[in-house]
Amino acid sequence: MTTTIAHRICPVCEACCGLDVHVESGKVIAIRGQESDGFSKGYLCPKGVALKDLHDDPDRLRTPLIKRDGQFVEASWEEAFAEIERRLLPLRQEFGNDAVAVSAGNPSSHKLGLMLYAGRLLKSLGSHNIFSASTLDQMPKQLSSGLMFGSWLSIPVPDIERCDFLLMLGANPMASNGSLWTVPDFRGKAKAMHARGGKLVVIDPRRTETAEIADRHLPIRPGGDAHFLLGMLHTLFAENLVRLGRLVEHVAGLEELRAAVQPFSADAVAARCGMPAETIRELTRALAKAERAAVYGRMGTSTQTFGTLASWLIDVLNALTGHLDEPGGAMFPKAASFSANTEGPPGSGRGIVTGRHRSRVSGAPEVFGELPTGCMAEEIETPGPGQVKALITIASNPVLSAPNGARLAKALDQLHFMLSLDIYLNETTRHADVILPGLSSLQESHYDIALQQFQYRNYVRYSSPVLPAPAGHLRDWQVMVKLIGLFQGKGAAAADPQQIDDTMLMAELERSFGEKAGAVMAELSKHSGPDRRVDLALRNGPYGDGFGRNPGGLTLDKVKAAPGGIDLGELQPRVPEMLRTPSGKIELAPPLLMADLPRALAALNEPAADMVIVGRRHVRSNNSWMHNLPLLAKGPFRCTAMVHPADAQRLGLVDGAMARIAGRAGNTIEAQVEVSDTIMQGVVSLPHGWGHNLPGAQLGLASERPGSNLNAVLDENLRDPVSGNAVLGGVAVEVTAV
Ligand SMILES: Nc1nc2c(c(=O)[nH]1)N[C@H]1C(S)=C(S)[C@@H](COP(=O)(O)OP(=O)(O)OC[C@H]3O[C@@H](n4cnc5c(=O)[nH]c(N)nc54)[C@H](O)[C@@H]3O)O[C@H]1N2
Ligand SMILES: Nc1nc2c(c(=O)[nH]1)N[C@H]1C(S)=C(S)[C@@H](COP(=O)(O)OP(=O)(O)OC[C@H]3O[C@@H](n4cnc5c(=O)[nH]c(N)nc54)[C@H](O)[C@@H]3O)O[C@H]1N2
Ligand code: SF4
Ligand SMILES: [Mo]
Repeated sequence: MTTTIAHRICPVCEACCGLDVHVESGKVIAIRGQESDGFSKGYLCPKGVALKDLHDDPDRLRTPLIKRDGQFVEASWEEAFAEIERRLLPLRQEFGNDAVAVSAGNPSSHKLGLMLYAGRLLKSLGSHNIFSASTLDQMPKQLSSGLMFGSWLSIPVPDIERCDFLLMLGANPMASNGSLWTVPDFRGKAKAMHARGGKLVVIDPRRTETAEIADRHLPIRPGGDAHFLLGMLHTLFAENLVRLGRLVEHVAGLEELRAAVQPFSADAVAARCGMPAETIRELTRALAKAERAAVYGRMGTSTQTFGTLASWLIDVLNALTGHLDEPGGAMFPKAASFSANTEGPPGSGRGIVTGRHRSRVSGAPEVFGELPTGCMAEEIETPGPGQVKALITIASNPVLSAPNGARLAKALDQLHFMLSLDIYLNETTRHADVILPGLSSLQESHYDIALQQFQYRNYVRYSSPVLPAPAGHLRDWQVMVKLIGLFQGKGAAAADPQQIDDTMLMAELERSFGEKAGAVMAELSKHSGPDRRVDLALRNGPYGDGFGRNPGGLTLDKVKAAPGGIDLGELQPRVPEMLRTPSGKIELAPPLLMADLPRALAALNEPAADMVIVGRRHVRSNNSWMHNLPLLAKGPFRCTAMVHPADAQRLGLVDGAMARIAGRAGNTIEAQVEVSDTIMQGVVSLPHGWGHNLPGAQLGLASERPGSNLNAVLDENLRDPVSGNAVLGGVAVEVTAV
């Protein structure tokens, strides 16, 4: 039998590893790392290998489902779209655009067809009730970056291949494989840094897998990062260590910042962050002295009460120690396409705004076009004009992934109509009236839209589908475009997606190319769907052929012809060219963030709760949806509540026995105790995305070891007020033995 090897970028996490998929007679027989991929160089993790299990999973949906009399029945695509048209459109007509909400989940940003058309779908829908996983995750970083640098995704990443000192807060790339930082094989790169004499320092309440390979681990009291960073900043000013270097003429707000951090000396913040003042000062000096250094923070710094402050202060520290936009420091990748910081005139722009509208019930401001996911349940429950009556979920499982999913699950049952684009009948989609299945990843093409902006190196790749789609099964983009057609009043059931897309693209081309639109359309005509738009973005992008302006530049054909990808070189300094702030400066002291400092000051002497809870990731799990795959599910039970031996003794908790964890609102879960000195005292760590024991889901394997749902004890009303992001860590709980 002949084996063919197809190349495919893994769409599961942000590392974007190249895979070799071994296929025999139309069946996947093995998945390995792609050595010939110059970006990931053969690295992969077990989740990449498990794409085979995902492809073969009998529980993965392969046909649309319609709920009739409380039971899901299989339906044709035509029937499913007819049902959507029959039930959703009249609701929108009667109650207005805002009555239809959207919840977009994490995988939708890893899927070409979903990602490319999501913005267009939202535009055609015209609803203010847009929710996504961003407000359970990185919204604080997007906001701080938008305010400082002028566009939402201008987020600097450590230039790890040249860095000699990496200060990492609230991130565990050994398990997560990196986030807002596309860095396959973090371990290899950290090892190389170590071999050069470089140092990795990890600040985390738990001695994580990353802390284990670091030169130093410093535990921090959960939620204390903003105070810790303020203490560092204070030290920089107090000890005259500020060194802006090249950036000196490109920053604004230095003096405002100096004045604002006065109350936050290392001594003043020490108790709040649970770290000795001398350690804070010593770290500051080491960072200031290091030739090539970067500060990087992720989930732990983002999903907390002061998430936006912490996200901001990380980049302020990078700038004030001369490490922002410098080789070996925190740098801005230059993506080949789809990046706001390569579009329009360089050097300044319109910047960002927030609060263009507010949520109806809590008055939470819109940020990046979204409302906080924590507000979703109340918008469905609360009667009155603008009440949410229908919901579209796109690869989103908020019943498990968002705080207080039990309330949300009840609210979902009040909806008049719910549509889910998903691959499983799970905790969230069981509430839907119609489910439209996505294809297996191996049946779709892939090009990364978002994450090129966070790559450790400038690089571009494309992969074609490895396996054909079953006859008649719509592709993601076709589903999205049909929905757009529906909201545009084009009658989706019958509408041809190609035709709707042609019309939409032509209108877009006319806006950007004027009378040349027809000629550009003709140039793109050999591709269709997402490929056509990728070709357009590549050719118009910073390395593109510019439709003839830059002969030899990138086109989709050129990228396709390089199965190992095309190297666009190491990261380069980009300030001021990449800035899109109205001032054309890096805004060190954005008013919105300065205005939040009094809140941090008021919290300076807040006593620690007896026990607080934080999350945890494992390399064999991905948020809430990979627990049904045999390769990942096997092995030791991972959904354990980790507690320090001293806490175990004090609270009467026994390793392997059950503990009851109660949240502020009285919600409780039971979880298996794991006593471990890797977690700091006063903190319990439990992974999220578990709790697969809800009735009506169809996840055979996952339900055998369901685990407990961390989010059941979190509070949907606890948010960082600036970004609307959920507080997922450092939340007070009561832990007792069962
Ligand atoms: N307590 C706590 N909660 C957390 C976190 C935490 O650290 N702690 N992390 C948060 C973070 S960072 C995130 S990003 C969110 C994630 O939360 P969500 O955005 O809800 O994502 P998932 O939980 O991964 O659920 C993904 C959904 O997409 C479906 N899906 C998977 N692949 C595909 C596909 O190819 N096509 C389609 N159509 N559907 C697909 C799955 O079946 C599932 O229903 O969780 C957040 N929740
Ligand atoms: N294997 C795997 N990989 C994944 C995912 C997954 O679920 N599994 N999810 C993907 C997604 S959606 C994302 S967003 C990324 C997240 O990527 P990371 O941010 O790297 O992932 P986490 O493991 O959540 O790391 C957060 C760390 O913050 C610590 N922490 C908690 N509270 C605090 C605090 O107050 N201060 C500090 N300094 N630390 C704190 C936690 O102990 C934890 O070690 O991972 C992605 N990759
Ligand atoms: S680290 Fe694993 S899940 Fe992430 S892209 Fe690579 S193979 Fe896929
Ligand atoms: Mo995430």
